[in-house]
Amino acid sequence: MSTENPAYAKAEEAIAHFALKGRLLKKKPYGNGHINDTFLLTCEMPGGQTTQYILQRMNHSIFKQPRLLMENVVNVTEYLRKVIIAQGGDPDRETLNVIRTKDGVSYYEDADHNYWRMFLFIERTLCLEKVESKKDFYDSAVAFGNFQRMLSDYPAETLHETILNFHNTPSRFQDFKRAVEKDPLGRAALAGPEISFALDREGETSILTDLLAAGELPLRVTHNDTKLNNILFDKDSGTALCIIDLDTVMPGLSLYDFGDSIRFGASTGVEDEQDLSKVTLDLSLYEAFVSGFLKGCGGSLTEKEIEMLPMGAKLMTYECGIRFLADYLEGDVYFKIHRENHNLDRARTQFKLVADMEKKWSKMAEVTRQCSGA
Ligand code: ADP
Ligand code: GN1
Ligand code: MG
Repeated sequence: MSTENPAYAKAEEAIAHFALKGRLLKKKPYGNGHINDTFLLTCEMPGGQTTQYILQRMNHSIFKQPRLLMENVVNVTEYLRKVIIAQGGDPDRETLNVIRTKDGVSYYEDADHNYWRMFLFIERTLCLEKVESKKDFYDSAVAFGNFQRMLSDYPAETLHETILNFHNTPSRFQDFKRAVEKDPLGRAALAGPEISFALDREGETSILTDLLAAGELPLRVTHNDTKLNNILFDKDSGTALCIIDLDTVMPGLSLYDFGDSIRFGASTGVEDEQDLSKVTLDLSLYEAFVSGFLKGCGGSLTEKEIEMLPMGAKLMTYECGIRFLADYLEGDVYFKIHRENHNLDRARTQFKLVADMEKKWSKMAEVTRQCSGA
């Protein structure tokens, strides 16, 4: 986020409401998320040493009920804290820790109805925008599988649905079709091939939701936004340490978490790559993620879930593509953009990846079977 963003000026007032240790030395925009405005704060402690925090202005045009969202985040992180302690881990580093306001509330609402929250900054970590080694990706898969496993006994009915139909691909498809029909900025003419690509695949959009409705896939507590930059790696050990960005932890399918990780991490190109020849599915990264995810889930995935892993990868990539494309058509109102046509470029990479998965479909199925030992 740039320092010209109005949130930057407002941040100082918000900070004063939180129960921080020490005196604020500096704040700077931080990270590469597409949704919230994130800042890194550095505070000086009485003894001269420094402590850092993450401050976020929640995106409340996307998350309509920040209070309920924070209720989820507090409850989930407190639950994870107990599990991590029971496993002998370090709860200050292996999960997010919410810093409350001086009034003991988990967020602060300012006079303009901006919602702010704060977390302990997890020091000595790396956040990757691209897979740098097969081992990193394998580790991230174990961590995301593990996350799902740690929450397997969490009372799912107490979680608020922070975004309705978040991974309901048929519903996303209807949103996309409406954006094409309305075409408020006349951009549809500039995205003809991409729109056709998406429309041609309507028949597949309901495969997972149909299996869920038929009781053939179980509903679980899932993260729902498992891209690689939503995980922190420990700088010292190099392993995946903490799953962050818990705004969309809700009941969902394991295939959503699996699929979203593949779409972002097993691509040979970055999400907004403009040279599409660089964007393909790396089958060896796919294989690494399948084995890591199966391990992290600790044998809890059903045969049907395992069989549908390739479909999870394809549908999550397709769904993200139609979301980017719909946002391009609607004038870039949802995902932050940093250049002209950014969302169109993002949609193109997703569709290129879907096309490549279609070419490699039998290989993806074979690799999945082999990893599961079937
Ligand atoms: P968004 O929803 O916009 O993606 P995130 O919650 O993912 O926002 O945060 C954006 C970035 O900020 C992350 O990708 C990560 O680099 C960094 N970040 C967020 N929380 C922490 C934390 N507690 N400690 C260290 N870095 C963090
Ligand atoms: C957003 O919040 P962030 O940047 O981690 C989006 C995801 C998309 C992703 C695409 C709440 O994730 O659903 O898959 O961008 N999050 C939300 O990069 O919509
Ligand atoms: Mg994020």
